[in-house]
Amino acid sequence: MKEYIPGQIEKKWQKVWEEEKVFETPQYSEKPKFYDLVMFPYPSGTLHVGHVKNYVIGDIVARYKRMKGFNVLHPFGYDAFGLPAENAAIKNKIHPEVWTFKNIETIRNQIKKIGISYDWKREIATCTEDYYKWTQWLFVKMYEKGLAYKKKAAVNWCPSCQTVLANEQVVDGKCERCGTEVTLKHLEQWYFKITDYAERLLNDLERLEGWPENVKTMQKNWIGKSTGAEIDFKVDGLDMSIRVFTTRPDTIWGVTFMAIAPESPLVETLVTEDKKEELEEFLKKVSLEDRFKRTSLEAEKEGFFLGRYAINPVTGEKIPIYVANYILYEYGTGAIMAVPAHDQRDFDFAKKYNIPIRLVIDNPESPIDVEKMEKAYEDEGIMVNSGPFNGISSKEAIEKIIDYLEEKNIGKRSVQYKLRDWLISRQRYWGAPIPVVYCEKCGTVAVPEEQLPVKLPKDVEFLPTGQSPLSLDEQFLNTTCPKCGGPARREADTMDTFVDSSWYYLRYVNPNLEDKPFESKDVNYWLPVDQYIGGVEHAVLHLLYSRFITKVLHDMGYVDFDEPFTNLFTQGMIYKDGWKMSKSKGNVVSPDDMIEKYGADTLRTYILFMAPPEKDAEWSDAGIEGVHRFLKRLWNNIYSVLEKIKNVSAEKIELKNKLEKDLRRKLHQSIKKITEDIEGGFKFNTAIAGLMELNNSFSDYLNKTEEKDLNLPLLRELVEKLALILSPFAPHMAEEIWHDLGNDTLIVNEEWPKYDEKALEVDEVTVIIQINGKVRGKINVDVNADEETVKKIAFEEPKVSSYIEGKEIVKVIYVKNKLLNIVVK
Ligand code: ANZ
Ligand code: ZN
Repeated sequence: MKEYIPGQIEKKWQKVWEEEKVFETPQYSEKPKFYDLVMFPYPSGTLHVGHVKNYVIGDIVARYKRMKGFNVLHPFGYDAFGLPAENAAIKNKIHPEVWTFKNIETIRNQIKKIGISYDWKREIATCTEDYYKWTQWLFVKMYEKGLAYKKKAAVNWCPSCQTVLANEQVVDGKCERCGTEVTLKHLEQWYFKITDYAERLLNDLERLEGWPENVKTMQKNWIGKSTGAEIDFKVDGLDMSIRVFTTRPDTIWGVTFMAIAPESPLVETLVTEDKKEELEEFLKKVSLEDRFKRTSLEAEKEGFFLGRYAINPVTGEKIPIYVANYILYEYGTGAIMAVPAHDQRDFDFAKKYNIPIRLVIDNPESPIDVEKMEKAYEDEGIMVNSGPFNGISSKEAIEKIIDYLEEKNIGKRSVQYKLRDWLISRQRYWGAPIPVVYCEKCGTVAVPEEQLPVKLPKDVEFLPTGQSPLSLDEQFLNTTCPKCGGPARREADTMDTFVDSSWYYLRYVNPNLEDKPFESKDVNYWLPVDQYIGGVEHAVLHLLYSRFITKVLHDMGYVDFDEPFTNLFTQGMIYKDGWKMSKSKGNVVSPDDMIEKYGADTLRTYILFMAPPEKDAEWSDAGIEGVHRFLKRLWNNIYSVLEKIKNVSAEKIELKNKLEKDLRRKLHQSIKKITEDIEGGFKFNTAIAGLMELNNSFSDYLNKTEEKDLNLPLLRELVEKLALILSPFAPHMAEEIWHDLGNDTLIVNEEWPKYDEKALEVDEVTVIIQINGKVRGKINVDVNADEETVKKIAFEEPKVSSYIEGKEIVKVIYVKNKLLNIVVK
C-alpha cells in the first residue's frame, strides 16, 4: 500500500498549481466575485505559526468559495516600510531595503510551503517605487482637498524610536511599538483631517453587520462622541469669558468652581500678579507627570488657584478658577465647569481644596444629605436648588436648560469627539517621502502628479543618532519649486506606514497599473472586500484609517463604495507555554519545522482544529501529533481500497445491509455538517471533528466487512466526496487522492459536493415499550411500519410477552416511531 509521505506529495502539487496557474484570478468572469483578504504582514523577520493562522483561515475560505463557484480574489503582499527595517540598518549596517527584501523572500517561501492559494501575480510591497508613488498621490489629493494640513502642536514623541506617534499608536502612555514611555514635544507636523469624517465613521458602523461587535465598540469609543453644550462664563474683573464643554448642563446650578488645563494659554492670562511665581512651580510639577496617568479617574487630583473668579451665568455667583491636572487641553475647550456634587473628579478636588459642594440633583429613592456625601451622585434624579427647573427630572432638564441658555445667549448645543486628526508625518527614513516642497516665493507646494514619485534616496548615511538620514541629505533636500522653478527645499519627513496600508486592498485589483493607483471600474467590481481576516489589534488603527481613506476616495469620485470591508473576522492568537509567541520569549514555533516533521497538511489542519479560530489557543506538540495520526489513518483507510475502486463508478450504489446504509448516511451527514460549519461562521474545528468522525465510520465499516463483501461503488463515492470535503483543509493530500482515483482534473477546480437528502433518512427507529407506565423493552422497526406491525413485533418480543401473558389488554396507545404504551389488567 502506498505510504503517506507529505514531503513528496506537497512539493509536487504546489508545483502543479503554480504551473497550471490555478490561483491566478481573471479580472472578470461569469462567476460571482468573492474578494478574500488577509491582513498583510510586516516583513520584519520570519513567520511563526501564530502569523500563519491568519493565512490558513483565509485559505480555507478561498478554497471553499472557489469550489462553490466564485471567482475568488485572494492576494498577498507586504506592509514593507517602517521602523524595524531602519533600526536593523542602524544596528547591523544593512540597508533597510536589502533587509526588507531578504525578509520578504523568506516569508514568501514559508507561505508557499504551506500551500496557501494566493494569486502571486498580484503580490505587492508598499516600499516599492511603483506602490509608494500612489501613496504620495493619495497625499497630494488629500492636500488639494484640504484634508492634509500642517500645524504646530504638542505631539506624542517616542524617545526610543525618535519619532512622533499618532494618538492611536500610544497605548497606556507607551509607544505601541517599543513600549517606551511617550513624552510631549511641540512640533510642526502633517495631519490628515479624519475628524471631518467622525460622524460618518461612527454612523456607518451600524451598516457593518458582518463585523464583530467588540471591534465596532472599540471604534465607537475611540471616536467618542459626546453631546452637550458649550457655555460661556464671564471672568470677574476682566473683559473676557471662559468657554467650557459639558455633557451635563442640568448641573449648572451646582457649579462651584472652574478648572483649566495646565497647557492652556488661558492660564497665563488669568493668573493674578501675586500668584505668578507659585504658578510656575505648579506647572513645572504637572509637566513632569504622565499626561495619561494624570487624567485617569484614580489619579491624585492636583490644582492651583489662579487668584481669579468667574461668574456663574445662571446664579450670578462668584466661583474660583483653578488650573487642574485632570483637565485635558486637547478635549472640548480645555476648560470645565466643575460640579463636585455630581462628578467624582470634581468631588475629590473640592474635598481636597475645601470648595463648597452643592446638590442640584436628588436621588428620588433616597434623598441625599450633602453634609454626609461620600462620593458624587452621578445618576439621574430630580432637580433641586436649580431655580425654575426644580422638580423636573434631570434627564428632561438637560434639553430644557440648553434651550434656556441659548435663549439667554450664554451657551449653545455642542457635539464633541475624542477622535483627533491623524498625525501622519514621521521623522524617519524608511517610509514614503511626504511629497511637498517649501519655496521662498510660493510657500508650501505639493509635488504635482507628473513628478511623482518623490524618490527615497538609497545612498544615505545611517547614523545611530536616530535622526532621519533624509533631514541630513542636502542632495535630497535641495530642489526646485514645481510652481515657479526657483530654489526650494523638500519636506524631510516620511509618512506613517498606516497611510501605506490604508489603501493597499485597492492596489491588489490593479497591481501593475502604471498611470493610476487603480482602475475605478475594476475596484468597483471587486470591492468591497467580501471577507477580511486579521488580528483584533488593528481594530482601531488600520481598520479606522482604511474606512476613512475609502470614504475620502468615495467623496472624490474614485470609488462607488464607502466602506471597504463587508465582513471582518478577527482570529485569536496562538500561545506557547502560556505566552504570546515572540522571539524574545524564545517560545516561537516555526511553521518550517512543523512542515518538515509532519507536512503542511497536518500543520494547516492542526491550526484549525486547536480551537474555534476566533479564540486564543495554546500550542500543543501532542495536539499536532494527534492530527497527524488522524490524517495518516485516513490515508491508510483510503489507500487500502483505492486500487479496487479506481475503475469503479459511483453512479449506481446498492446498499445491501445496515452497515452500508449507516456508512453512506454518515458520509452525507458529514457533507451537510461540514458545509454548515463553514458557511455558518468559521467553525473549522468542528468541521474537522466531523471529518474525524466520518473516518471512524470508515474504519468501522472496513473492520466489519470481509474483503469480498466490500461495496465498491459505495466506497468510490465515499473516497471521492471525502477528498472533496477534505481539500480546503489538507489540499495536497486531497489532490493526491483525487489523482490516484484516476481523475485527470485537479481537485481545486472541482465543485463542492452536495449531500443527498435521501441518504440522510434513517430507515429504522427504536420504539420504547411501556407496560402500565413502566419501560419494559425496546424494539427496532422500519420507519414506515404501521401500528399493527409494531404491535405484532412488540408482542412477540419475549420480555414483553412475559409481562402480558395471561392478562387482559385494556388499552394500547402508539406514538408513531417513539412509544408503545400497553395497559393490562
Ligand atoms: C460639568 C459636569 C457635571 C460634567 C457633572 C460631568 C458631570 P465626556 O463624556 O468624556 O465627553 N470635561 C470636559 N472637557 C474636559 C477636559 N478637557 N478634560 C477633562 N474633563 C473634561 O465628558 C464630558 C465631561 O467631562 C464634561 O461634562 C466635563 O465635565 C468634563 F455632573 O461638565 B462635565
Ligand atoms: Zn515657488
